[in-house]
Amino acid sequence: MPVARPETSDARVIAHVDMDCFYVQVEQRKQPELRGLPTAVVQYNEWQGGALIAVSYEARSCGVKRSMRGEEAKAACPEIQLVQVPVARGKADLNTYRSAGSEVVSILAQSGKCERASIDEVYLDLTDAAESMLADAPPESLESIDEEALKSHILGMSREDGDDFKESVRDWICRKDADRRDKLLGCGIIIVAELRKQVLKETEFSCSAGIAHNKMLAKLASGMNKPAQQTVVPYAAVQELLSSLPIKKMKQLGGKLGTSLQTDLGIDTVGDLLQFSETKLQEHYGINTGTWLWNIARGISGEEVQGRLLPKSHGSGKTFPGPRALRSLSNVQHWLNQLSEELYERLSSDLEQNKRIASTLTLHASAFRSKDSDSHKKFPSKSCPLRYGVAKIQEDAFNLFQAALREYMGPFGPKPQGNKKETWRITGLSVSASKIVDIPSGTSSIMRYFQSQTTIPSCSASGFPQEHVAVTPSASESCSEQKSAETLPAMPEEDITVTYTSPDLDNSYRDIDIVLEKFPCQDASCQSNEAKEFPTQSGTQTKTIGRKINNSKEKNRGMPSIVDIFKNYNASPQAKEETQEDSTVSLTSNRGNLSSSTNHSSEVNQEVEDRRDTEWGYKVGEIDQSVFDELPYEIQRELRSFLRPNKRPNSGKSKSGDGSASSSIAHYFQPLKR
Ligand code: DCP
Repeated sequence: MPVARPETSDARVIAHVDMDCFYVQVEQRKQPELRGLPTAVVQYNEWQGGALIAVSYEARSCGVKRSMRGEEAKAACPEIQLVQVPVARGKADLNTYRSAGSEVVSILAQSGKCERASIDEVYLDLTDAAESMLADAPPESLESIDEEALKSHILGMSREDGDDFKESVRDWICRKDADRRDKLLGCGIIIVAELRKQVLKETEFSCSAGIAHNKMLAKLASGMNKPAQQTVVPYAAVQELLSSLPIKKMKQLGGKLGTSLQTDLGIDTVGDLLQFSETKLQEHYGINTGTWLWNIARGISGEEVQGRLLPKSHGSGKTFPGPRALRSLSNVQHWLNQLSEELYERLSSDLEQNKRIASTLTLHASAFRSKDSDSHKKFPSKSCPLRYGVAKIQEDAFNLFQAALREYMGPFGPKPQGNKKETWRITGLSVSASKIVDIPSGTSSIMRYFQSQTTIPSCSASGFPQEHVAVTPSASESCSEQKSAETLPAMPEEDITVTYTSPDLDNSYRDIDIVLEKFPCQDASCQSNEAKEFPTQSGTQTKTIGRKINNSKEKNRGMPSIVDIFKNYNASPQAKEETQEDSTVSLTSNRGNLSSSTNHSSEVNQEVEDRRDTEWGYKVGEIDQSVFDELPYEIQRELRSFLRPNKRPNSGKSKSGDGSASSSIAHYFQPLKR
């Protein structure tokens, strides 16, 4: 069945700019004596010299790779300079790199619509700039063309042996008989070369770029000739590029879908997809994924460059591989406190500098259990309304963790294994803040916002005078007051006599900067400090819970000034208008305001259904894939598997939403029930 086809957009000029060995360049700018030397940035951890996270091109030419640890790199390249990543709160501090990325963005953003895709990557829509140039000063009218532009790689450009490379490029850029699309790309070449020179001059960082008619092709091209070069994909070269592009090299095809294409359809390259009709691809992979595959085989992508210079979310995370896995609640709390502090620091500066606020706090963790047969069970992610103030975030994050842990360990807590108790290990933790919006202009709206901040989310589990602490099958959906590890039900802090096998003991790890984005909170209950009717585990009994505001008890260390102004503002609650997002998948939350991103057992589902009164729309199509690159690998693996479409043989049924992600994510998230 055909679905709406994206515009081919082949008259657009899109650039993907990617910084070269970015962290290394940042460190080399700090220590110029390192320039030109084989250099790598390593994680702060000292084990075997630390994991390499960025490698200079000089070091790469000696065989050093990012997968190595410091000691291995030294063996491959004895003269390598290893620079340790800055550390704060016992974890990597990426602030320097983030600010360096912002310097670049602020230069590039002057040229057109600019989308910051990751810490060191930017998309630019240069169509308007290229059209103006073509109209006012086309390349053939220029006295000279910049050397940097003449060094461009133009895919498919025919050249006779012995031709001067730069002359050939000049001829291509200045061809009078070229069609409009190529002429626009010719202008794009000149504009991007100029921008890259400006970035180098102002920041001392070199970058590479891809220039094409859409984001997908521009991204593919930017990595083709690195460092400090640019590559162009004219319309006529698209098929050749895709016919030689191994299927797994395509970003979204690196996982299960790519494997299925290889094994089930016998596909090796993206171009091989051309032999299948759209209907055939839809039969195999569902309507949307099938159409998406049909399109990418032809180099078609309708994805627009989003005008976005600021991150859509903030996050802080850390992995604890191998023996460093966390095994006690007090340790988890310690790290959540550190992560929350870092998160709050970033939220505060976003508020101060950009007047933006986030409203959803999400906790994600990766874990394994001592019981091997269940070790594949995913640790559920949990969200709740975000309350400003470091102590509040710490408290909420820990409560989310405990709720998730109860769900992870099952309704009755750790099960006995012989004479030992089943235990858990945490190998990755992250907290993130999403649904970031500008504070609406006008004092009253700001006041309305902070007024809601003075209320406690009805189920933040923080400080409720709740008489009944339930460890329920749906404990994750409820909230309970458990202020310290000691009050928790039998969760063993440590059981060193049990031998653990972790499915994911990847020794290389990085601290992260994340995030899951756009979880629209449509939860009116989070706006109110009224007492709530809240069901207990049986679903039959209700408890009245609620709490009056007591600002004096709530620590707001590092509160930004604007928050200070309003922190004591304590007006009556106002219901927040609910707007229903057009979502493909929904996360549901009950009054507890804890939203779970895992499937529950059917009994639990039923109970949750019964209590459901709000919905959290989750628009799959709005997840920015690139942010996942910054997650720890274990978390990336988990999340990517949710975001990748599963093979759905005979799925003739229409699936709503963004095709590439909707099918598998629908399995993962609680389906929307109205
Ligand atoms: N990074 C990290 N851990 C990883 C990958 C990357 O911390 N596993 C950090 C360090 C990199 C930066 O992100 O410098 C950007 O990553 P890229 O993948 O873009 O790689 P580089 O910029 O280092 O090199 P290249 O020139 O190949 O793009």
